[in-house]
Amino acid sequence: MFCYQCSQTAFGNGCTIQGTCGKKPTVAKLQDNLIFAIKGISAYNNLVNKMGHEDKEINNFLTNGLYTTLTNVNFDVENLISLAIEAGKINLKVMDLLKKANIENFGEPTPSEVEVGAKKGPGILVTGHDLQALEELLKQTEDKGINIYTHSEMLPAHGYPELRKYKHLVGQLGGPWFDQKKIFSNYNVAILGTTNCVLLPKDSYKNRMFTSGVTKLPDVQQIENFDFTPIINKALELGDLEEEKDKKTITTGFGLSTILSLADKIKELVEAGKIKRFFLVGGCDSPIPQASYYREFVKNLPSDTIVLTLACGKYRFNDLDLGDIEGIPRLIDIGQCNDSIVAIELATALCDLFEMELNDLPLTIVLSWMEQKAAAILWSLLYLDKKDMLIGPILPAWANEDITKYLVDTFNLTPIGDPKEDIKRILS
Ligand code: FSO
Ligand code: SF4
Repeated sequence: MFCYQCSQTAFGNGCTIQGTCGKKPTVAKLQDNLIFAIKGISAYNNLVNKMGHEDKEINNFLTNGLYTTLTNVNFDVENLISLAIEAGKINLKVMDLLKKANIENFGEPTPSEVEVGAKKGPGILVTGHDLQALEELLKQTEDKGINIYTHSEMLPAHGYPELRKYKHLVGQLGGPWFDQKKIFSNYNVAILGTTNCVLLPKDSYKNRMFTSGVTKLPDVQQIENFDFTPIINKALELGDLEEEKDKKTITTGFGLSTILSLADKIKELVEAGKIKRFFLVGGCDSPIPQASYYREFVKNLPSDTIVLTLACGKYRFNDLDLGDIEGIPRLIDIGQCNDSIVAIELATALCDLFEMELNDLPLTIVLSWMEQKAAAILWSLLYLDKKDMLIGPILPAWANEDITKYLVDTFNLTPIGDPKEDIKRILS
């Protein structure tokens, strides 16, 4: 544990063995975990609020949850677990609100093939999750001859009809959040960071980078009130990109209605033994070597399995051509990390379709986590009592021995191992 939030802190530096106040390491870790989940929920709630929606239950949970972590308020090991589970429930609610607000504003996503690479002309590259910022930028750049590209978690924007209708939303540059220093340096375009995973910019591009909303970077111009004039001027001043040859495409934008329209066919294929199992492989991508597991895992899955994916973890394998099973694509990109709610709705629909409980479905969830939104999503799945999930690329440091034991004993949450061995075990 490490806590230095009050003046009783050990030796004036920090309580590390146990709190002077009596706080035990497991309580401290659970408090940290609760704060992480609250941060994740707040990231989504911020987008929901910006789109004009507010929910009292979510707001109350955020306030009460934070208050719980104040000095000398809550020393109960059990209650903090319940609060983490409740955080999972609240996170489901906020993701659902965000999904509804997105659909209300931009229509329900439908599959879209997205070209990866530069087109001739000046460009603006948009990264992050804020679809509203992207829409405003698209409006303000209409008929200006500027190409708008997505990066990382903005890729699913191409699936939304009300965003895709802008013909100058031309494609995608790069992949997951951590390739940004390379991609932003390579392409001489203006760049907009709308939410998290922005990295401290390199000198080579910081004068053409801009941020909006809560996202801020030192020496980088902030866009106020969605007035994108500075970034538009910068894009025009930078001039044209050259057309890249042999561009590949990736497909995104499988909304719930699209997948459910295939329900009868999916049922027929499952009953005929032509689809043996569904895998949800998603979450955050991360640059550490262990993250190569996810590509190997997907690559080695047998051809009678379907892979659902979401968030930036998809970049580990979304260039693979997995083909289809009698017209049902084997790789289905549902969207951003907040679209985990769509995956959950889909799982519920499969439960109805096959008249099964969630844990009896032929569905395995393989999570990759990097930061606090993913922690909140993990607790959402635990709130739903989803068992036998795999988690990686490393175990969360906020789970000490006690917490890990609880997660393993209660949910059989398992760390990722060897991809081929894991597949063999799951399918046996
Ligand atoms: Fe991942 Fe982080 Fe959604 Fe990113 S959680 S890394 S661009 O923020 O967000 O999946
Ligand atoms: Fe130490 Fe408790 Fe104060 Fe934290 S709240 S610094 S554990 S005495």
